[in-house]
Amino acid sequence: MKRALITGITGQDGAYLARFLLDKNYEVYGTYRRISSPNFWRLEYLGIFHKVNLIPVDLSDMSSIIEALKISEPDEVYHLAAQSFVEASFEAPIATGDVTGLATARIIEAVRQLCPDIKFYNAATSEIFGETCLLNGEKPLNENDIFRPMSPYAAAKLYGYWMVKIYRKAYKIFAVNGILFNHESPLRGLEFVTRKVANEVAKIKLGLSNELRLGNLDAKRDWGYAPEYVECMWLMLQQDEPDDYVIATSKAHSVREFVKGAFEVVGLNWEDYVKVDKRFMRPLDVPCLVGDYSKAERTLGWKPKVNFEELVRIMVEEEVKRWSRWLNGEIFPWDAPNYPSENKILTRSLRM
Ligand code: NDP
Ligand code: GDR
Repeated sequence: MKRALITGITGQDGAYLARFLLDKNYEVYGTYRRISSPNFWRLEYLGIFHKVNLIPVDLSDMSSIIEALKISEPDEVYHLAAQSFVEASFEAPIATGDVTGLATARIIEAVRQLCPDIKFYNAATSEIFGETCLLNGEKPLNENDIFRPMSPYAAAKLYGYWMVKIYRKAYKIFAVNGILFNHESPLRGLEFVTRKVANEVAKIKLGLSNELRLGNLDAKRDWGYAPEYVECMWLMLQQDEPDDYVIATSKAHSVREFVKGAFEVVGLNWEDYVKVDKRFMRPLDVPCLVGDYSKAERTLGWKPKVNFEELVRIMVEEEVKRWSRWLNGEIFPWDAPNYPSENKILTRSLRM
């Protein structure tokens, strides 16, 4: 039985990856951090909470990282934990540098010292390309394109990306970067635009809300379906040689298109409900990101299956089901009813 350690098992990707690896008969260890309210709803939602082993780790704390490697004795490490919200990285640039950038160095250095023969996956991101897509005339980006990060989050991730490459070359560690483009699901955090839209559309449909406030509607992203993307993480570690891969759908859609499609799923016109609100505009925003996954297709044999329209439908229909169950008084693991109203948050953009 293989053993895997997943940092950030409580997040969207961590939960789906844990399920995927359990189905492959792995013994799964996952890290979570101490916060005032435990955040295990995704693991419970997928019905795997009792099947995984949990280890407390804070990414700022090297000793807890070392402890996790010693306890789990992994064959494979999937480093997913991070401050992953781009907008929040403008509010907390230094903490993001620590948790999203430096922590990758902490982990791979601990791997070098304790277990250099294991396989290591690092969650890099399409955000490291930043402005390049626009400058390239929106041509899908591949592994050889130039990085021009546009946020503290992206700069931190780029540092982690390079550390992984450096450790691979210098110490011959089997370490890979997955350069994943946006991937979404009903387990997405509520602050990310796709889930925010799907959630609010469902509430509007059921008479629980009457408006949806958003920022930049023109931004374009390459949105895929998260459960399909975690398979690539595993595939990258099953190759003979470590390498970096872009994972994407190769199709870009604007936020406006997502919003329009989401309202159409419930038979409403988006323009009757959507308001643009300065607080959700970022000090800098990547205008467009679209990826070329041909290397992953060639080498890993992977390609996306769920298309944009299907993704929008999956997300909206799931939120309608959830809010309907909630209206019926049903209790089940789910984050939305406890989520604070974003309209109360005083973001940096409001003061610019
Ligand atoms: P989430 O935000 O859903 O999950 C992030 C995880 O990191 C959570 O488990 C979170 O814990 C944990 N975490 C955050 N801060 C700390 C800390 N200080 N110490 C310990 N753990 C911490 O992200 P996703 O699952 O969507 O993404 C997984 C990874 O992939 C991230 O690194 C992200 O940046 C990257 N990525 C994601 C993409 C996407 O489209 N989803 C695309 C490209 C890259 P808690 O639950 O307590 O908050
Ligand atoms: P992103 O995802 O920044 O691409 O990072 P997000 O869903 O937050 O934003 C996508 C685009 O939508 C625009 N937008 C809004 N975004 C949010 N969150 N809320 C709004 O109200 C809103 N209105 C418009 C944004 O400006 C942006 O252009 C995600 C994260 O998962 C990262 O961790 C990951 O690395 C990248 O995807 C790839």
